[in-house]
Parts: sequence; structure tokens; C-alpha cells
Amino acid sequence: MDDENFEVRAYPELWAGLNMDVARFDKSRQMLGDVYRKMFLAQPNRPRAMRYFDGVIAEIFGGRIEEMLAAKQEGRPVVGTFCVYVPEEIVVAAGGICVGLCGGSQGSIPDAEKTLPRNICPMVKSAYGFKAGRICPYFQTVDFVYGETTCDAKKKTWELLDRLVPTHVMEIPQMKGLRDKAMWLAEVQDFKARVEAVCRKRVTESDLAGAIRTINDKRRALQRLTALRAADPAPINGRDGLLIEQIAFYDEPVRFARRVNALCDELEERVRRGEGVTAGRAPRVMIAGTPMALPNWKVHNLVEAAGAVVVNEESCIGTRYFKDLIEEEVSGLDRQLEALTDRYMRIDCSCFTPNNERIEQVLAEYRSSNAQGIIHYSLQFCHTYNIEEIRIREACEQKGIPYLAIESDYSPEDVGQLQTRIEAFLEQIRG
Ligand code: BJ8
Repeated sequence: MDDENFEVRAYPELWAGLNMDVARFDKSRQMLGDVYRKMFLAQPNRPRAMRYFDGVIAEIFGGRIEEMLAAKQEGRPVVGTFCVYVPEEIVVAAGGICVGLCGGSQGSIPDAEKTLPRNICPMVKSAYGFKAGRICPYFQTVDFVYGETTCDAKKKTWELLDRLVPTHVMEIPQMKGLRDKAMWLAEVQDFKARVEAVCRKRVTESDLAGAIRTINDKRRALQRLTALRAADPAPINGRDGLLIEQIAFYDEPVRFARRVNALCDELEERVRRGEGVTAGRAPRVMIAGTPMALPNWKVHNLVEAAGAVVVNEESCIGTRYFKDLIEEEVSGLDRQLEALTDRYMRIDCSCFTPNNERIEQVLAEYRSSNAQGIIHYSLQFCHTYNIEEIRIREACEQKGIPYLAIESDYSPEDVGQLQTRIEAFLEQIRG
């Protein structure tokens, strides 16, 4: 399919079989295709290997769903999650598929607001609305979903979501002491038992060792991509970087890692030749903060439309998802689960207190990505990120790092205002 005719493919019979609102969903499918053509395919000088990821988007509501349904038929579990604290290695060890269900779309929010309060995080509302409106084939396919207690909006929404789809909740502590670690390990063990019950299979040491390697490989590929984005000039746009980080939550992990590595081979060539993705030198911006779930491309699009390039996402759809690996040379299931818990405890979400690691991490990523300024992005009503933003701002002021804080939702209403603020920020970087 050439770029002008790109579309997200329709699977009306498949969707009807999943009890979806087909007519309504088909409109969002067409809109996604239109936006994708404008925001992604129209970019000049894209790496050739991005074709694979374009194909993933074309098949996002069909081909991947068929793979998930085939897995279910074979008795393999399909588990939906909302947070990078839920350990996907255990699902993969059971032969299953783990899929991220976070919502990044304004389209499902009215469905949520029929039930949920308006003044809560748009990510929570969008995800809930997808299920309530029967307008997400992933939600319609999963065996069960696994929520967590990271923030108040999420943990109270799971009680309501459970009426629509079986929803289990993993308790995530708010501190990182020894007692918290013991509790966390017990939660991981419970998660394993729940997954084993669905697939009627015990996860063995070698299953888990294989899954740890598979997901580590996926994270390594994403680390490699991030390191290449640090090159100056940047070999790839931030929109494509973010897109790949979003696809990491949907795609089959072995195939995904292979394709990311193929892209990295191409980018290495570009870096070797000193070739950048933009025509001249562009201001380099790092984004830190709350995750941007697909199709939330708002800030990246504004930054890059203004002539800058985004070089890093310090976010759960970004480096928080892949900066840490699980130790592989560990024997015995108990020790493996401990190593896994250790790795997950290193994720520095703002739901923890104190969370000094994240302040250090933002500064470290600023240096390693060769950025020239930081935009802190927080979704509306996300109290923990909005308040932690104060400490990030202070740290940036101390170091003389150009800094801008944005609080936004998924509606297009603030686009004009954001554009003005972002352009002024880029002027400050350009000096
Ligand atoms: S580990 S960032 S994925 S919780 S943005 S829903 S926190 S009100 S997404 Fe998150 Fe896990 Fe943390 Fe990452 Fe609540 Fe904030 Fe909304 Fe959030």
C-alpha cells in the first residue's frame, strides 16, 4: 500500500464476533488512518525500516487480534494491563500474550463520563470508555485484565471495570523498604498463580528463564534505539520513536525486537554518515512525565511541527519501560521471581515516596540523550506527576536546563495555546 492510500484495515466480521459497536468503531478506524497519514507518513526522510511499524498500525485492529484469538484457542492466556508494574514475563512464560490497554484517545471519554467523574485522569477515562462503549477489540479479546493500585483514579476504577470484564488488582506499595519488597514479591506470586489458573499450566523455571530472555531482548532493542536517538543530528524523529515505544505494548515481542534491531542497523548507518532526519540542525527536546498512550501524539507533533526533534521520553511509554533488565543467570523459580521483583522495584513512578531516583534519572537521561531542554508533560488530574514536577523544575533550574511544564488532556482545545508556549520555549533553546 502506498502512503496516499494508507488505511487502518477494517475487519467488520471479526469485530461483530467480539460484540463490538462496529459502526462506531469503524469511524475511529478511519480517523486513525487519516491522522497517521498526516502525522507519520508525511514526514520527510523517514528510515525505510519504519515500513514494518506502519504495517503494524495498518493491522492494529485485525491481524494482531487474530493472533490473540488463535492463542486463546490454544489455551494460552491473553492478559490486558494498564501499568508497567504488571510483570509481562510471567504471561509470556505461560505461553500467553500481554497487551497494554491504556487509553490515549479522546473518542472514548464520553463513554466513560456516563459513569466516571469528569475530573479524573484522561488515561483512566479513555481506557474505561473503550470497554464501556465496546470500541476496542483488545479489550473485547482479553481473558482478564490486571490493574494495580498505583493511583487513586485507577484503583477505584477497577472496581467498576470488574463489572464489565474480570479485573484483578495487584497491590503496588508506595515505598521501597524491605517490608514493601516482601509484599511485592507475594503479589508477583499471586499474579503467577492467577495466570497459571487461566491456562491450566504450571510455569516452570525454564519457561520463566526463556520469557525473561525474550522480554529482556525486547527491552535491549529499545535501549539501543534510545542510544541512537542521542546522536547529533538525530537519525529519527521523536514521533517515530514514540510510536515504536507504543507498539512495544501490542506486538509479538520476538518479532518486535527483531524489527527494532533492523531499524537500529539502518540508523547506525545514518549516524556513521552523519545524516540526520531533519534538514538542518534542529533543537533537541526531551519529554519527561506521564505516559502517552496510543494515539496520543499531541505534544510530539507540536514540538516537531515547530522544527525541533524529540530525542527521549522519560516515561512508562518510554525509558521507564525498558531501562532496567532482569538478571538472567539465576536458578530456581523462587530466585527468579525475586530477581524479577527486584527489577520491577527499580521503576521510578511518581506514585512512590520518596522518589529521589526519578529526579536523578531525568537529569541522567537529559545528559545521555544530548537534549537541549526538557518538557515535563503531565496528564490533567495526575496529582503525583503534577506535584513531582515541582522537584524536577527545581533540579532543572539549579542545573540551568531550559524547562517547560505542560499539563494537558486529550482534547484538541488547548492545541493553539500549547503551540505558542512550545514555540516560545524553542526560541529560548535556539538562544
Ligand atoms: S508506573 S506512570 S504506567 S502508574 S497518569 S493513570 S498515575 S493519574 S499512568 Fe502509570 Fe504505572 Fe506509574 Fe507508569 Fe494515574 Fe497519573 Fe493517570 Fe497514570
